[in-house]
Amino acid sequence: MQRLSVLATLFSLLIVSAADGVLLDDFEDGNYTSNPTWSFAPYTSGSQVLVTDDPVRPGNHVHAYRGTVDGHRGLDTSVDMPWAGFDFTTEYMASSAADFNPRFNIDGDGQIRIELRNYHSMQFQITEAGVTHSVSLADIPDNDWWSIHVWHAQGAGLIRGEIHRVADNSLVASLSFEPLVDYVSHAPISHFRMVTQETQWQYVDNICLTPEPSTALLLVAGLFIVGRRHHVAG
Ligand SMILES: [Ca+2]
Ligand SMILES: [Ca+2]
Repeated sequence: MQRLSVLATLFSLLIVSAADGVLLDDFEDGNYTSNPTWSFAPYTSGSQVLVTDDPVRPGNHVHAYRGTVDGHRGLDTSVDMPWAGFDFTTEYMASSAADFNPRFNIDGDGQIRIELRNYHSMQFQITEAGVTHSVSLADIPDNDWWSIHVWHAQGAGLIRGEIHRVADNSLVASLSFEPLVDYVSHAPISHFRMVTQETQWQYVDNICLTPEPSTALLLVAGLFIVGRRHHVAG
């Protein structure tokens, strides 16, 4: 537990403003409105968002949110960073396998929208410039953390997406495609947004949106993995 606390502090120390080109939030400050600054996403209202105890990982704080029958709920924050080489990770958990649909928008012209959908079949979708790429998902368990990773692999000329189960790092789904947009010369990313319209609680933690990961961030990510395994083993 002590190591988890130290790692959480390290992560918090690396939280800098999105204007510096990095967006990080582990919600350990217990406040979803600041550090970084979040506001209700457009077309959303109400108080169905909060920071709460992690339902399955003691000593951890997470962002919890849910929609209503008539509207989306979610948060939005300003970002100013280049598209080329962007790297997005977050951890996501659904309280109900029958009722989930997180949507993560990396905004600006050339928008990337990342969704897990369960309307007609369960799918992992990445929509780029209005064109949707998707892959089928097996059933999502209740209360099981997944790690979602979407990034611009500049060398390969691809947008890649992967989902791993956090508990054992097993690969859940992956897809890749050649981007329609020239991200190298594109105007910067301006916003990050996460919303849902589902009425069951959904959870998000360890949001990280960066230009190509820095050595420091990779180091912290590695420490987190070590710390988590230590924590699970302990
Ligand atoms: Ca956390
Ligand atoms: Ca905060």
